Amino acid sequence: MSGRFITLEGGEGAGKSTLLALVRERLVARGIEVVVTREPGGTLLGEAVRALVLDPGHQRMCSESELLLVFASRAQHVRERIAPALAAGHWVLSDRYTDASYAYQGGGRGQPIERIAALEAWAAPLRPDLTLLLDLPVAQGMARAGARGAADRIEGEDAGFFERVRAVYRERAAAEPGRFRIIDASQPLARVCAAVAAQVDAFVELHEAGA
Ligand code: T5A
Repeated sequence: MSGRFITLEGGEGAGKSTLLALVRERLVARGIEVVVTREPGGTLLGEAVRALVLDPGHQRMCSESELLLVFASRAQHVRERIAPALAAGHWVLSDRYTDASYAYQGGGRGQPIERIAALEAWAAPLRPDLTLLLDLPVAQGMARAGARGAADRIEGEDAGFFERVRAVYRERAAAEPGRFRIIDASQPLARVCAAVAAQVDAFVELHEAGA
């Protein structure tokens, strides 16, 4: 049986890390082998790139460098980790993927969409089968993320940046309703968990039915 590729996306503090564990448990309970990973990161090289991208010391990093770095991490991730796992029949669950580059480097930083699409086509053409977008008002997400302590280089951006990130995520979800499921992440955690569990169950059932 072929593997499936699921991604979790959303702004800061949306609850991706919290929900990732739930999705994994849900799949494992159905006897599915799951590889859990993240971006930037997921490989030795990718984690080194992540440290560079998020380091608040790199205040002079230009948006072109940032875009190329996240795609360098992703090119390695796809070839070293994601594609081999899918080929082996495992499911891959990633905390962020290419939609994050459209949202952060496109929406947040203003990099042209065509440039991101060209990088995607060349460096990371693999598309997720399902993307769960955890959507919530920016102020709420920033408050949750802020409660955790010191901000990384991107978390230190202002509310306007994160409003643009959110807008691009929502536009992408509206443009691809077959792949995206929007989850209202402003709800209490138990309700968010129930909504995510229902979407994952429905997706697995479709997969089992051979769709
Ligand atoms: N990036 C990434 C790019 O710019 N371009 C790219 O191409 C890629 C791939 C990565 C950073 O890199 C950027 C985006 C990011 O800035 P990250 O670790 O993936 O970093 O992203 P963060 O958004 O920083 O991750 P966070 O850890 O902040 O957010 P999560 O994982 O969404 O949130 P989580 O689960 O840690 O929850 C935050 C807090 O809120 C609570 C949790 O308990 C936790 O304390 N919480 C809730 N509280 C109440 N109600 C709920 N429903 C809650 N859900 C969670």
